[in-house]
Amino acid sequence: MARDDTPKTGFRDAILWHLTYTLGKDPDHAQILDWRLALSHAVRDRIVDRWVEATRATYRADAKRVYYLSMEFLIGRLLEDNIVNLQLADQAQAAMESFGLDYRGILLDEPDAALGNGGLGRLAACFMESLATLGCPAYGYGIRYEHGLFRQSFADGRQIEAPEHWLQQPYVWQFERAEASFTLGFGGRVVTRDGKLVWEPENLVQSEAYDIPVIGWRGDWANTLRLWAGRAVDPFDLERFNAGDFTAAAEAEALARTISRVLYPEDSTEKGKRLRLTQEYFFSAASIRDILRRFEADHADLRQLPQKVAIQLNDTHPAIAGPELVRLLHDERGLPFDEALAITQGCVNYTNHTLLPEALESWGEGLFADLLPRHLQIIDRIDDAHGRAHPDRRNTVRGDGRVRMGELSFIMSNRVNGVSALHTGLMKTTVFADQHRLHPDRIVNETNGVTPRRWLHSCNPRLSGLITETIGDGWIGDLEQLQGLEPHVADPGWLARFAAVKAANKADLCNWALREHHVTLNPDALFDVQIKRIHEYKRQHLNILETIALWQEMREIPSSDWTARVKIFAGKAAPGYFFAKDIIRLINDVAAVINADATTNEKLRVIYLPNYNVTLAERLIPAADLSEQISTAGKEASGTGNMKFALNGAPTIGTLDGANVEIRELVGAENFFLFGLTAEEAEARRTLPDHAARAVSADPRLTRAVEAIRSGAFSPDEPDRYAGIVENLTGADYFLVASDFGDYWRAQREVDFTYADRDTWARMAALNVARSGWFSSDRTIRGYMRDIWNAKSLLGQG
Ligand code: H2P
Repeated sequence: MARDDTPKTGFRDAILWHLTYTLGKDPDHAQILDWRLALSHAVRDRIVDRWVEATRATYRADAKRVYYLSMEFLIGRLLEDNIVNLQLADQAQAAMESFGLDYRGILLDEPDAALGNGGLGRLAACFMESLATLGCPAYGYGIRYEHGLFRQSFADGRQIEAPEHWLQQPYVWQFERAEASFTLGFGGRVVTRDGKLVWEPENLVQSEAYDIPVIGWRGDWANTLRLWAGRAVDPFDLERFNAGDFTAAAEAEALARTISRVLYPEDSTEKGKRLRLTQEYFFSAASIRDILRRFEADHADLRQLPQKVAIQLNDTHPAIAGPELVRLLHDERGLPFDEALAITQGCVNYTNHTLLPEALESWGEGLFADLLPRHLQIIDRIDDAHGRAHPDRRNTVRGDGRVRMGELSFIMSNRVNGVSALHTGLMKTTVFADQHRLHPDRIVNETNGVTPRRWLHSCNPRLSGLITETIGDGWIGDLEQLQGLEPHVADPGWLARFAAVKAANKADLCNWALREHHVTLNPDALFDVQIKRIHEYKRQHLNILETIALWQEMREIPSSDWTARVKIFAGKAAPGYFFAKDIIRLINDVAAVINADATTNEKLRVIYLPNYNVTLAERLIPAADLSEQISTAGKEASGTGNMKFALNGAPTIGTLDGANVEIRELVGAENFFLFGLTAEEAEARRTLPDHAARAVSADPRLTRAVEAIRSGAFSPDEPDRYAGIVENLTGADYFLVASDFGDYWRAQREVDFTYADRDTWARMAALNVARSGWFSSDRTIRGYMRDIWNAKSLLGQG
């Protein structure tokens, strides 16, 4: 092959061409990394033409563009996603095998881009894929964190955090866009010039753009995920360098890069808070400038902006984008303030992802004024305008020395949405009750969804194969077609094949667990999985308490016919969230004791897999039998993991919370293990004095489990290690672990009983698959396009 050969002759040749000419490697000496990069380049080439064509089509149609602003895009690995969406899997596999390579090994060599922390960030990634699938012109805007979320390991059961280095190797999916850089200001003061208020920032930082193309299913359309990195305006001080002060010479660069180093820096300190607000303004402001630049390239009249631009704020993190747009339109483009505000409100929408007070951001006025003095003035004017229009309002953006971003986001937005029916209803009656009274049409619901390409077709090839064989492959682009499986569920032959798929997935997981973690799992046991961020409201401690109680009972009556279980946990705790870190350590301590117990060993195992990320989820979900969705009712806004499990044939044990409610309605109450207080009952229970202490003493199992923790049964070297957890469980117990324990225990025994009859279980699992088609993020995005963005598909989809 020669340099002049185009890399497009055939896919296999293209890989070789890139290996030779892009990477400069001889196939005889190439390493796995080289082959993966060569394959990635060959795949990328096939994206670029469609990407360019999609951009051209958008300009030609002068179409409205959607801009999804998000602090997180939890994209994970992209090579397989891209191969699958381009329908190149067979060719890629054949090519790699023809070179004597293990195709899956190559795919797994890619680092997992952990640019997010949980459901919010993964939702953003699913949305990007669905937007491309539906041909809706859209851009994702976020931050290119050099280290993303931390890498988790355990030492003595404790969480240890280390930086993630996903960018250490060349990252083929990104295109650096040196031309799309902006200079952004921070701090300084506001002065009056020619009768106008003008911001004179003190510090300047450069935003550098990196574009990642996102290709939709069947490769018909590609959008852009644009991530910003911080750079210094003057990266190198030669004078200081020549004076011998080498570190100081690079100080400006180090400081600017701090902005895009890590996701969610610890913000219990003032410096941490300042960095977080800096990050939020940095990516919001860069994105807004980019949006305006693109609009102004073709349009002279700024009043047209709401017809051409829809901006989605993914939670309050990018809320400052609103005031920034007002500032650019008013201060810099000279529009009257009211007009600038009306235009902005015509573009901006806000998604709320949680009602927990900790997540409704607010900033101290001092910090805010120091970093963004002009924005604070603009926010006050926005707030005043809202007050004038609604003299009977009860809330303001400013109050108690804070700037409240939830209120700001609400009053700046055209539409505000919740992420499940229950959550949206609660928004209207609790956190945003007053705003809803004033703006009864503003709040809408868009129940979350997940992309079926990644979360069924790619991650569970066996099940995908069986489904396609049964109903054709139309379901991949139209998930509701899964309903077509329903008649087959009654066919014992088909059901046996369905059960065999799960068994094979579980066997894979067992092999992997043995190889990677040196643990032996019984493939015949029920795989009971809880994987998500560690948080008190998600109640991993309820699960471990039930595990302890079960173990105690097994020891007491070893002869009983116990259903064998493997309890699988994975998830990270925020570095500053000490209670959550205690929960992790407790689970690890309990696992060590239980797994070492020869009397129960065959029937009960507990494993906590470190460093939960997208790749681990893709491995665990297809092998799960039972999905733990056990949050305190009213606290989990939606959940998306719950949807992935159902879609992969793992029935849920869960509360009436978030999208569990909708899952249960669709899969049928008889195929869902319900327990626990409702959101309303939970509210009422909290007002009962001593509710936790009473619940503990009323339930001998719970008493005994709590007592084991209290007495140091799992931490003999430090008996009071979990005094904090015990105190909480028997004291305030805001998340009602004790109150829900008894019913959770009951539901778990129902699970045991049902699982003992494998045909019944397989039928339940299969019906979960057949009836989960509604949870596609394609359906969710169609909803946003229709109800919120008023955006059109350029592929006629929707
Ligand atoms: C959050 C909510 C979930 C929701 C998700 C996406 C913040 O994700 O808690 O209930 O499904 O956003 O809307 P998570 O807890 O997984 O970090």
